[in-house]
Amino acid sequence: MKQQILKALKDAQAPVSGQRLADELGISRSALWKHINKLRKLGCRIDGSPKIGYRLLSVPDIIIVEELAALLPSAFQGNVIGLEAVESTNDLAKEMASAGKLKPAGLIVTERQTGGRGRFGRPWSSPPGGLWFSLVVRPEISVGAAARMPLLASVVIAAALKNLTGVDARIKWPNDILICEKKVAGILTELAAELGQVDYLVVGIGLNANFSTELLDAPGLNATTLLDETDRTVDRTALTAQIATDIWNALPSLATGFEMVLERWRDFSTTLGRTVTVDVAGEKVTGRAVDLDTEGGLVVIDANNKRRVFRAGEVTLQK
Ligand code: BT5
Repeated sequence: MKQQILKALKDAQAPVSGQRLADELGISRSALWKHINKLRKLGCRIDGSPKIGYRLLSVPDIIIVEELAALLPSAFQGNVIGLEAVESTNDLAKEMASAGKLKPAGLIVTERQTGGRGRFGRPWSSPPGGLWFSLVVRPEISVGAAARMPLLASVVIAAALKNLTGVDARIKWPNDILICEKKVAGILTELAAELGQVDYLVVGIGLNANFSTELLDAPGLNATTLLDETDRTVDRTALTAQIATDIWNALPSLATGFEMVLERWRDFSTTLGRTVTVDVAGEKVTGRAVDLDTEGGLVVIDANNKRRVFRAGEVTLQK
């Protein structure tokens, strides 16, 4: 309801009387007053006088679900969930998708995570001001083809960052988004499958947006934020909508035409052509990253001039 009130006040060109607002939203005036006070506590500046009514003076940087939903494809409608805090949007998305919810697609976004996760169970720091969200999608593909999703998502994010903020975002294999060699975003894709076919995919995206790097509770991280790189805040609603919409529209390329995605990945790559060390389950291989194979595996020519293809692993870029 808070978000509906905020939207009504945002849409209104002039102050709105409390009675009219309450009637429009189908709530009592005292309920309206309580919600208005909650919005004020969240940082919204709302002018209110009995004679003139309510007027919105400014809103803090919070994502308003209705605004976000209005920018998304119809498949998401009714399934866009906005939270103030949650342990992990991926966990909640999996829980809901397993219970048969969020069909055909869904999006869960939160202002902060208390137990955000990276790959291999690593912690993901998620203070307020970032983009922390999970998409639930159900492409009709095999489990093998699902491994293409992180590459697709990384291309979409790098392109959206370039379009909306102008930053030169680059991808480190397989799916870290870097600006000036520092990580600004990461992707955690998880899935449920039956008989080798995907039931649903959860695409968790973490993007350091409107906060300063000092707020990350992981000292010594090689990380950055959009705010630190551009000295400007980004419209988080527009950026979330762009990424979600572009992933949705590109879903068919997971089944056919993945080569186009790989082509764009190569354009955004900061990995190819460089000396890298790939760490796979403790084994470290140093060599020159030369290309992606047809499935997005990293092709490395090692010190013995041997061609190695990696499907998973952690890459360190040499200077
Ligand atoms: C990732 O893992 O990069 C995937 C991150 C996905 C986070 C999203 S947020 C919404 C959704 N809900 C979740 O619970 N997760 C997803 P990985 O490649 O394993 O990187 C993790 C490593 O990055 C950590 O070990 C830290 O070193 C570093 N790290 C942690 N927080 C960071 C941050 N905010 N920015 C940059 N690096 C970070």
